[in-house]
This record gives sequence, structure tokens and C-alpha cells, in this order.
Amino acid sequence: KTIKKRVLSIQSHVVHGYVGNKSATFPLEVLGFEVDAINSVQFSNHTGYKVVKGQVLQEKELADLFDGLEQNNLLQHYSHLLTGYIGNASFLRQVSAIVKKLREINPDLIYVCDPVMGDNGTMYVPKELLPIYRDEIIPLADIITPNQYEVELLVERPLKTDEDVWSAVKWFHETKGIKTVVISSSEIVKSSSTLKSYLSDSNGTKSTLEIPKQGCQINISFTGTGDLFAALFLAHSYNNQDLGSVLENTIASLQAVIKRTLSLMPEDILSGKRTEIHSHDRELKLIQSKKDLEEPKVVLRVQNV
Ligand code: PLP
Ligand code: PXL
Repeated sequence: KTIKKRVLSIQSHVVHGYVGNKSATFPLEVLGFEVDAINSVQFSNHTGYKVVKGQVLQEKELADLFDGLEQNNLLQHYSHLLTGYIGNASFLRQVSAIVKKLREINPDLIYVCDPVMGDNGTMYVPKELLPIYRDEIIPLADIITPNQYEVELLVERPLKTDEDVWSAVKWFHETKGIKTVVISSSEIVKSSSTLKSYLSDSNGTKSTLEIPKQGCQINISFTGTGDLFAALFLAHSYNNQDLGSVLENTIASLQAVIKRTLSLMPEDILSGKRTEIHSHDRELKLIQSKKDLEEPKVVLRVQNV
């Protein structure tokens, strides 16, 4: 019998820091998954730094790597495919061929798609990726983990209320055939110091979870949290029908990582003396959070709708 917990993860590699595969691999491994990583780019660091250097994997090179796996009969071992940040259209189209091939070989393959396009009203991938995600990629996914802005791009209207969210989610279930829709974060809340996640499954589960924004006292944002969210949701959903608890465990680990990252920041930042914060000081302290990834302590509970 094949190993049941093996993820093919197609995401960015950064030499320094934690986004993409660097953010997803360690948590998945700690939770018992084999991770076969294809690096869609290899950059010195994430794109929020002053300088970024490195290489972008071309679609032909992606096809080559996949061909090598196929010729060695390795595709049968994948239980999951995970994709995140992808920077160009032809690469994204290649992913659709990859999903179809993996499904042919393993009809039970679970595809977790994080349709990374932007955040807080700003698109940071080329515009032409949007229709490809909407029409070609998302319909192939079992679980999608967009943030509020990405849902707004996909459904082409703003989300202002819970009702807006549930109707967008219904569109994903009914038009796109998605089983599980998780909105990793949204600002559809009364207070500016909280975020809200939404979960909806075609089995009828509908839940929300409100999350205090860590770091907003000193106005710090983090990079790679969305990638970590998708990896954790994948891991905790393994053989677990209770998706509310999957979301609770995901958020518990995520919050613990963010808290630890904040607590380990240089003293002059924490005291507010220094307001100019280097990207390096905001890198997630993933390794130091190994226990929180292995055994999340749930404090925030979902509300069932
Ligand atoms: N940041 C925080 C504090 C969160 O709680 C979450 C998700 O719950 C995220 C980020 C992930 O959201 P996004 O996909 O927008 O990065
Ligand atoms: O976290 C998303 C992400 C992925 N890959 C690269 C990035 C970022 C965010 O900045 O720079 C290369």
C-alpha cells in the first residue's frame, strides 16, 4: 500500500525566511507528512524586502520535473497536492495539467488550492491569472483557502456582510463544485482589532471564527501567514470530518506562531522606540514554534451558523 500522507507542494522557495514552501514544509513534516517540494521560484528572500534576486521556474522546467516523477512511477504516492503563490499564466496552466494527471492516477487525491493573488485591495500577481484561477484551476480543487480580497476578485463584488460571504461561498460550491471553502481572513467585523475566518463545506457545515489581530498595537504585519494557514488546514483535515475543529487547530497554531514571533522581536521594536522594522525582524519564528505546530492548544472556538 502507498504512503497516505505525502504532499506535492508547488510553491516559492526563499533562501532566507519563511514564505511559500519554506512556510509550509516544516509544519507539514512536523504533522507527519512527507513533503515533495517543487520550487516555483528560488528567491533570496520574499518580495517585501528592499532587494530580491533569484530565478523563476519556467513551465517547461516544471513539466520536466513532473515527467521525471511520472517516469519513475512516483505520482501514485501523492495523497495531496498543495499550490500557493504562482507568478505567471503559463505556469498556472501547467498546474491544471498536473492536477488532472494526478487525479487519473489517484482519484482520491485531495487538491488544496490557495489562489494567491493579493491582499488588502492590492493584486500582486499579473491580472491574467484571475480568469485562469476562476475558470481552470479552482474547479479542480477540493479545498480552497482564499482571503477576503481574493474572494472579491473571483466573485467580482465586494464582501461587506456575512450574507455577502455566504452567497459567494454558495457560488463556489454550486458553480465551481468546490467541497470545502475556507476564507483565511477577512475584515468583515465590527472592530478593527479582529479578523474573521469563514468555513463552509458542501456537507452543510458553516462556521466562523473571530481572531484578535496580534501585533496591531505596534502595527506589524507578517508575510507567509496565508501559506502557513493553507498547509495547516491541509494537515489537520486529514481523515477529519469535523472541519470546525480543523479550523480551530489551524488558527491555534497560527496564532501561537504569530505570538512567538512578536515576543522574540528586538526589545526596541516591542517598546515602540524603533518604528522602522526590517523585514528580517518580521520573519515567522516557525522553528521555535515546533510544539505549537505539533500540538495546537485550541482557545478560540468556531461559531456554527
Ligand atoms: N494573519 C492573521 C493574524 C490571521 O489570523 C490569518 C488567518 O486567520 C492570516 C494572516 C491569514 O490570512 P491571509 O491569507 O490573508 O494572509
Ligand atoms: O507569502 C506569499 C509569497 C510567496 N512567495 C513569494 C513571496 C510571497 C509574499 O511576499 O514574496 C516569493
